[in-house]
Formats: sequence, C-alpha cells, structure tokens
Amino acid sequence: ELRYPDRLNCGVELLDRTVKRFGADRPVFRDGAGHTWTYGELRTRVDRIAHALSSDLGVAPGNRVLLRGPTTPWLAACWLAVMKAGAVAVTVLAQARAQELAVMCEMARVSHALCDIRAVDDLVKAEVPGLRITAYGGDAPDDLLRLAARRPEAYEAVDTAADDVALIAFTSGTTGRPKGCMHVHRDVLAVADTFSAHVLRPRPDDLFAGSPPLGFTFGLGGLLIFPMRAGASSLLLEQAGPKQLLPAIAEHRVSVLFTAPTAYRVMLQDLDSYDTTSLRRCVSAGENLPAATWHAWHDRTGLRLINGIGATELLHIFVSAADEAIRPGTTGLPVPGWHARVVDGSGNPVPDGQEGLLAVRGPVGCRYLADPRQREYVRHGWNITGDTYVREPDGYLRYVARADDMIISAGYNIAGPQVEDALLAHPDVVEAAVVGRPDELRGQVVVAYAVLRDGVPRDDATAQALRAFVKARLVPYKCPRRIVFLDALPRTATGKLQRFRLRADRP
Ligand code: 3SK
Repeated sequence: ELRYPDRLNCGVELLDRTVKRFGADRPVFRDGAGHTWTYGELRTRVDRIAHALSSDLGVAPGNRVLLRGPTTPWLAACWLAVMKAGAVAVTVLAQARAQELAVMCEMARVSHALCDIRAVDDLVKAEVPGLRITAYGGDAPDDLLRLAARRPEAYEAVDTAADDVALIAFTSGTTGRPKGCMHVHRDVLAVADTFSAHVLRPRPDDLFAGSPPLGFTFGLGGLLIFPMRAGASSLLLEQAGPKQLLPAIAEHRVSVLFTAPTAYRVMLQDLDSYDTTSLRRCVSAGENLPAATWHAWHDRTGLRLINGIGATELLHIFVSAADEAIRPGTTGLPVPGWHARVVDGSGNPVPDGQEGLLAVRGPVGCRYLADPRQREYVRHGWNITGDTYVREPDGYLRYVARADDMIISAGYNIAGPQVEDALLAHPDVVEAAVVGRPDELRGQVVVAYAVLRDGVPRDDATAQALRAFVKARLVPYKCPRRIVFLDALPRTATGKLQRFRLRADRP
C-alpha cells in the first residue's frame, strides 16, 4: 500500500528531492534543438518563476492557473512552479481554440494564465472575464521569464496538504463535452509509484520521449512525472508525430517511448531508415493495441510493447503488464496498487469469459468539477471507465470495445475493434475504424473506414480483397458491408478516434 505524509508538495518531491537523491548536475530536459537542462538549472528556473507568480502576478495558493503552450522545457518549468507555489495547474492542449478555452476557464474558475508567446492570440480571443494572461518566451518587459530573471534563485515551496488539488485536466472523451478532472498532490506521486515503478521500472540513465503533449495527462506522466521521479531525463519535442519521433529516437538515443498504437503502425513503415536500438521500453496507450501491431513491432524491433489503459479521470495507466507477463491481445493485469473487475450494469461482477464493464479502483479516483456525470463514472466506490472488457480465468483483462461502440446487427453483438484488428492484420492497412450504420432490416450494418499504405489503390478490387481477408478470419456477419478509404481517420487532439463522426458520415 502507498503511504504518503499528510503534507506533501509534488513539485518539491519531483524536483528538490530528486536533486537531493541524484545531484544537481544530471540532465533533466532536452529540447528538439539540442539544449539540455540539468536538474540544478531547472530548480533555479522553477524557483524564480514561482517567486514571479506570487510577487509579480499575485498568484495565491489555491488559485487556478491555466498553462498553455507546446511541449517545451519552459512549459514543464511553469507547471512545476505552479506546484511549488501551491496553486492549481489547469492543463489544456495547445491546440484548444478560443471557444473551448473560454468554456474550460469558466468551468475551472481560472484566474491566471501562463501562455507560450506563440499561443497567446487564441487565449486573448477567448475574452475570459478577469483572466490575467502572462506570456512566456517573448521580448516584452513583462514577459514571465524576464520577471522571473529578476527574482531570487531559491524559493520556499508552499506547504500543501497531500490532499490539496494540484491540477485540473480536461477530458472531452471522444464526444466533445469537456469534463474537468481534479487531482491532488498525492495522486501525482501515486501514478509514478504504481504504473511507472512496477511496470516501467525506469533507470536514472533513461531518456524518455513520446507523442502525447504535457497538456494531456498521458504526456504529463510519461514526459515529466515518471522521468523526474526516477532521476531520469526527458526529450520534450514541440512536434512529436510518428514522422518526428523516429529521427528523434535515433539522434538522441531515446530509451523509453510513450505513444499510441497508430503511431507504432506508422513508424513500422519507416523503421528500417532509423537506428532504434537505444529503445528498451515502448508504451502503447490511448487506444486499444491490436495483437497484429504488437507482433509486427516485436518482429521488427525485438521489443515487447507495454500495452496499457489509462484515463484522465484516473490520471494515468491502471491496467498493464511488463516484460514476460505481457500477453499480446490483452491489456494486462491491474497495476500493483490497483484493483479491477468486470461488472454488469448493476455493478455485480460477471463470470470470467463474459463481457461486462471495466470497473477499477486504486490510489487515484475520479473527481469531476461539479458535474452530474460523476455519478455515472463512480458507482459503488468503483470507477466505471466506459470500456467493455472480458476477464480471462487467470485475471488478464481483454478489451472488447468502448461500451457505447458495440454494434448490434441482426441480433448479433459485434465489437468494432475486433473487426478493426482483422483489417489491421492486412499489410496494406495502416489504420482502421469500424462503426455501425442504421439499417432498416438489420438495425445496424458494419461499415469500415481504412487508411491504406502509400501507393495501394483505393478501389473496389482492394475493398473486395480486404473483405475476403476479414471473412477468412471472422464469422461472416462481422465482415464490413462497405469499406470506405480515407486519407486519415478523424481524431481528437489527444489522438483518440472519433467514431461518432464516422457514424454521422453518409458515404
Ligand atoms: O488513454 C487515455 O485517455 C489516458 C489518459 C491518461 C493517461 C494515460 C492514458 C493512456
């Protein structure tokens, strides 16, 4: 069981304590341009910013501070400064637009914003009443970094309680209605001391990198919390799509990689052009990892992809597996410290082998900002993630579909991801999404959307070949009636597939 003192500041734990344990000269961040920050340099910069927050900007403990910008060491420093100042970091994606920003600022009662100078315009456009916006990275005399440079280099952190709110992260799920999730200082350490400590097992000489931005808790954990808790370092890239990741891995000798299944599939196409031998841990989360993708990555790199399911509501990953315990085609087991079961609509466990809803509980729980959906997410003390799962007799958890993504056709239940897996096993398919489309006769019919490898013709012959390929693997009623070819699948800014858009499509 995890035990933490009643008073705890996660900024101090991640930064000052790591400096004490590992020394100030170790590298902590590197950016794409090759600049390296040591832990000592980071501490000085964070402490100066924390001073500027309280002395120049009037940020008081408990104030909510919006952080907005591309993933850079300065954004990470602002996040740590907000922690040390005892304020609450409201993390948003750099891509969020004015209208979305206005909604989130209102919901979270944000009083201050720290914003990369390159992303200020949309925030100004949001016209949030009373919001004090401070830019960083510009030349203005009141730029945050100039204000900070005039401040002392050591800061006495606010003595927060372990249960004080540290951050608010928004999830729009895949349907577009934002929910603000509050997490306390203890939660930040708990995700490092469960998933990272037991599954990832980082070493101080590891270099982390990945595609999720710091504004998404997947990236906050993978690129800041986990490396810093272990005295390791992190490559913070502003552009971190699959095309940028491969050269970055080769150039910087990245050892721990965080990204989504789609990125692994795209990287497989260009893998031979880059040296990826520095990789020792590759984490796949954000979406279901098909067994075909796991095997393809393993065959080409010799590495066993670490699959995981996480949620903004629970801060990070709670079901996963490491090394030899990894079982391709499953998500894994509850991470040590977490409990998981599969339940019916009333919250009762269903027998092993039967489909039901994934229910989890552990050191971090869902706390929405005043939202009636809290009652749907937390039932009988369990967090109901909205995913349909099957528990195998030895406890492994196998993903079936998002609960609201099941297709019912002529009385048959069809899990879209199973059909997607079958399509993705074909070498010409890079991405696939399968949805149910209303049909008078059958209730719903199965329609697939696919992104093909470069150069493969998008014609009837390819569609027929793919349908035959799926039919050879699955019972015929699961075979898509139609296959539509797209350049890219619709995704949220965090990379999650937006099936509702495909359902609304009328090809
Ligand atoms: O998939 C997600 O939504 C997620 C959220 C937070 C942390 C990790 C993950 C994978």
